[in-house]
Amino acid sequence: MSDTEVDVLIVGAGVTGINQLYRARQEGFSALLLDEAEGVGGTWYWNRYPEARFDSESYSYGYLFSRELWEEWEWSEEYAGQPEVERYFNHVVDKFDLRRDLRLGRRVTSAVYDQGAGTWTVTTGSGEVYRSRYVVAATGVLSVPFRPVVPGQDVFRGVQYHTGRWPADAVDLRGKRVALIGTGSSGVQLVPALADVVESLTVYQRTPDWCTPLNNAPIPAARQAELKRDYEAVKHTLETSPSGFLHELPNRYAEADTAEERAVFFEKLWKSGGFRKLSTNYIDFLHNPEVNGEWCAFVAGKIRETVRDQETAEKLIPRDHGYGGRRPPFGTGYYEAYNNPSVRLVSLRDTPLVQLTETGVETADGVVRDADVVIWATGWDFGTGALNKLGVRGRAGLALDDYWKDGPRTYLGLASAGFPNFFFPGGPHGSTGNNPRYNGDQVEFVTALMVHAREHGAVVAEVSAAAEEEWTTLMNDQAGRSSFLESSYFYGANIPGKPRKQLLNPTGRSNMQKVATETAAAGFPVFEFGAPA
Ligand code: NA7
Repeated sequence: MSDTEVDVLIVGAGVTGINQLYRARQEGFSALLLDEAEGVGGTWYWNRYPEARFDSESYSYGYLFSRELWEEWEWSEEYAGQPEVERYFNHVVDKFDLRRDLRLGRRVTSAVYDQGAGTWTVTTGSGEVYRSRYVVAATGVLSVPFRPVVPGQDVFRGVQYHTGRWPADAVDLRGKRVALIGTGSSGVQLVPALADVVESLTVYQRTPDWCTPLNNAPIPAARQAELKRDYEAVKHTLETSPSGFLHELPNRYAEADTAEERAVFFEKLWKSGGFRKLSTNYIDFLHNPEVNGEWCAFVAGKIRETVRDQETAEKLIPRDHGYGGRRPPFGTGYYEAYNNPSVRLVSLRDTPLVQLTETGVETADGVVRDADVVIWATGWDFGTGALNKLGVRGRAGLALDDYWKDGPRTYLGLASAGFPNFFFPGGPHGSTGNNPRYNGDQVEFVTALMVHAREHGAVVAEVSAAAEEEWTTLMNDQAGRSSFLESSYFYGANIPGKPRKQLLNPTGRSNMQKVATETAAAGFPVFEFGAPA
């Protein structure tokens, strides 16, 4: 075998791809991992804007496959910042000698199945060609930045950035007039990071989100020791919890408390870390509008209390969705930043964005606000974006983006019929909760499947059309079980022309684990194993 012929060709050096490389090698497969980036980390390589950080607890995001790794790597904060996250991934690839199998700076432009041989041919932008038995596209759900088409983008004389493609060379924004478009998770992290640095910051908000405090903190030595000591228990919880977090589960319905007790409980939640506001709230919090509304009123009160200018405060309060209708952002000093005289908020609901001019941003009221820098914090082509762009062609030249033109069709969010030996852990229809945890389940499934095929002398493994249909129908039919609204990016609603289809797994991680475990234990009966055909 030449160095471009391997058993497993992995695309994407993010949290899933590195895990897959480690596991494939551990099982004795030869493997290579390609990524367009010059470094590892996937979305954590590209998202290097100021104050980009986890909002999952750091130790619940990292790998669990090595106790030694767990014990030697100390996360400095509950929610690590991007530089530390990037250091972690570099540490992992060095520690496990994975770097020799990385081929960075390679953008995959096509992956074509050779039906006669049962192999894949993968080509990069510079014309390199790789051949492999399997392709694992660990290309991520949040990896293709979305930047809306706005007139004048090529006329604007200043600099433009997207948060998801932040340049590695530090951008000096001191003394600059900055326009920030978008107030999702990235936007709310950036606002306070820029507020004290720039000359002026104009935040263009379309839909306000319920931003609550991240409540980040250093991890004290005693907690570090406890985490190390409790490795097995922590691992067990993270491997089995529906959300993939260590959070205690909600234990009571809202009606069990008086209004006063609920207010005290909400105050406690407000001070809790990140997603706990969602995951440890009342049992009926997401599905009882009254309870959800009470929490939202509580948060709205906090916004009014924090933001001195009440007109601004009112604009920051969501009116069209409750908490958990969209993916909630978590901030540090987000609302406080609006008290900084250099920060102003423009509601695009009141005055929509019209165009960029040579000197700034024009809104529908005819006002042009000058800017030296425009930052697009406008999100991602979620779920299917990267897979659809990979140039994947399966049996009989079937193009994946064509096959998915009405929305993804998957089995367990990791395989499609007509695409033998092609897997995409971390893809659409699998996603639910803390990403590395359910991705990790899928990596285990894919690895076990490849081992099974090898043990049975099968060259080709392909999921049946019936199994794909069953899972896809389940995802679409059960969409209502998720609290997320159809107007959110979890249904592709943020991308013009994208079909509105469920991109998550609304049946939850537990169901995915159950199906995966049963399927593997039964010898993967929903896959056809055999010779090339
Ligand atoms: P998000 O959460 O998708 O946020 C994107 C933001 O950009 C959101 O406020 C959008 O408003 C706004 N947006 C998108 N298109 C436009 C246009 N055309 N005009 C004005 N504003 C626009 O992406 P993030 O990067 O912040 O976070 C992504 C994930 O990263 C997050 O969920 C975590 O998993 C981590 P809209 O809501 O569409 O009205």
